[in-house]
Amino acid sequence: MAKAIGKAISNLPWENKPAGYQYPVWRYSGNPIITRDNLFFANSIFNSAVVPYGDGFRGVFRVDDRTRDQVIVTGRSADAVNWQLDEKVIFRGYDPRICEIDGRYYLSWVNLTPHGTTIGVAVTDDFENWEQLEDATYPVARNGVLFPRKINDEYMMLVRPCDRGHTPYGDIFIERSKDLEYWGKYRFVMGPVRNWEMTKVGAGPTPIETDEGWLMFYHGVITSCNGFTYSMGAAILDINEPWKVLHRADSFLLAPHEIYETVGDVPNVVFPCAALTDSATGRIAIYYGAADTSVALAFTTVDETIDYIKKHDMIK
Ligand code: BMA
Repeated sequence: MAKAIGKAISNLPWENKPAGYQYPVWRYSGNPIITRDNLFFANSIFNSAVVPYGDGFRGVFRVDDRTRDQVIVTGRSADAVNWQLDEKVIFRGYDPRICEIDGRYYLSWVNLTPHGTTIGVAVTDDFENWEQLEDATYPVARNGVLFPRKINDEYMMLVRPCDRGHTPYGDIFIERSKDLEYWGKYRFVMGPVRNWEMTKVGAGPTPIETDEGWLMFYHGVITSCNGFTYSMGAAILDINEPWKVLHRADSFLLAPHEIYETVGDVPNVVFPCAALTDSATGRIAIYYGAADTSVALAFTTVDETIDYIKKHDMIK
């Protein structure tokens, strides 16, 4: 049985898999959990990330405001399902991820610069005061996702170079840093292989450490005559050299099928940005943006996902 390595989260949100459901990832029955009603100035609240904090949870939320500016706010929750969002904008930009490394909380997000998007990085201890560090890339990049610990004494970040528009290509790379200031030593991790992800792939939540390797959920995009469709896939990366893909599911694990995923500002988008994992039970709660409009929640377990990846492995 595959095991998660990390903290126990006894108050992880959870719902059992519906009877008769065949797939390894299932949706929360109360979806979506966050909508524009959570903030009076929001047009939409979607691709967002959460982390355990004290007895409860904190989070960073992508808000497109009613001028359609893209901004990030923080929020708090006792149960990780019902969230109170703060009106204060902490940064401009989008698609935030949040990652605890050695007791501090690191935000990485798509930072807007006059020259295109970079990966912004900021650190906080209290979610009130933020220190912005150097950007982790030059323009143009998106989907910067930190690993939750140093590997061989280096911080590591998954990153997806792109263009200034709605990029029609995209591979996942890793970059490394000794000090979170200078980044380099890029390595290719993976690109699109199967049809459901053929246009581009990008990392999702903070990778989950397991005894089988790093469990990485990611998004993959297919282009149809109706535009892009974003689904979620999963792969297992080598624990010491995470640019090596050990196993990778050939099919998506979650695709836009429910009404809140297929109808919204951008239809047909499932965009995972966070996962909470309880190491005691192996339960995982995945937070994803739905149709660029709201935040939704899905569940799986470490064992069930890894078992599925291995049974549907495209790496032979
Ligand atoms: C990507 C990002 C995401 C968004 C997705 C679908 O390029 O901008 O924030 O969810 O497109 O519109």
